[in-house]
Amino acid sequence: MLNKKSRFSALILLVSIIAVSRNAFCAYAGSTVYDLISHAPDASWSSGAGVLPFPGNPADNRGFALFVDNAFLEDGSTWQRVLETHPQWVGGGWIMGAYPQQTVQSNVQLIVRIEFLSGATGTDGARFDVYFDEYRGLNVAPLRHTILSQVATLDDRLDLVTKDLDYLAGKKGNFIIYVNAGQTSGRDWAVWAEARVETKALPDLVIAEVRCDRNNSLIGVIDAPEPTHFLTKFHRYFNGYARHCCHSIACARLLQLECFEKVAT
Ligand SMILES: [Ca+2]
Repeated sequence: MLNKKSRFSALILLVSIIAVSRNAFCAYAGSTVYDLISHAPDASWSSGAGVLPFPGNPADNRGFALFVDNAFLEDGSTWQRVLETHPQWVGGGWIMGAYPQQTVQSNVQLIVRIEFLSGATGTDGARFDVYFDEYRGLNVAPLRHTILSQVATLDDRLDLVTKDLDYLAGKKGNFIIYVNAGQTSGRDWAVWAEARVETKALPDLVIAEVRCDRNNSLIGVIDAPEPTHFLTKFHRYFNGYARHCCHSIACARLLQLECFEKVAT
């Protein structure tokens, strides 16, 4: 049994573990794997008028892509840097950027936040697409996967879209962002405030039980839905903090983890 001082120390330690581990987890979740905005200069840009430079020129009627710094957007927010992609200045005009070939990691998702620059009054909206062109060899056309296709209008709000990329994990190919003007291209000041591939956040672990073991060590028992979740989540959760950890499989459907720290004796 623990004496009073030990019990108090154990309680403080447990609270510390929970607090620190939650903070550690929050810092891990949603890590950017590939930012389509900052990498925009690496993409190959084109429209119906042919190849386009990056950055483009806002007076170029072939369409243009460029960074806009301190951008004021339709919802009233200001962003340090967004990517503007204006389609060619014709009805049904479009613009696209094809990013360098890469292999999609597992456990990632695409996050996109789209809208228009403030003052785009008169635009009839635009369609924002993101594709992944899967590479299938030199003599075979790539297989296009449409990750998202979102029509946005000037509605004083940002459209946030999240797409799971698990079905593309391990595939090699090119991400492509594309904007189509729709009926008219007038004031299609289309911007991507966010566009990135990031790691998916796992659900929070819950400390289900606290008890002491035979050596008067504090034990936190954590339930996890399945081993993969447990293994990845636990190491992220406690990485570098709890030095004395072990785990055991209590039964087929419930994996329990016992993590203990020596407390004052
Ligand atoms: Ca339009």
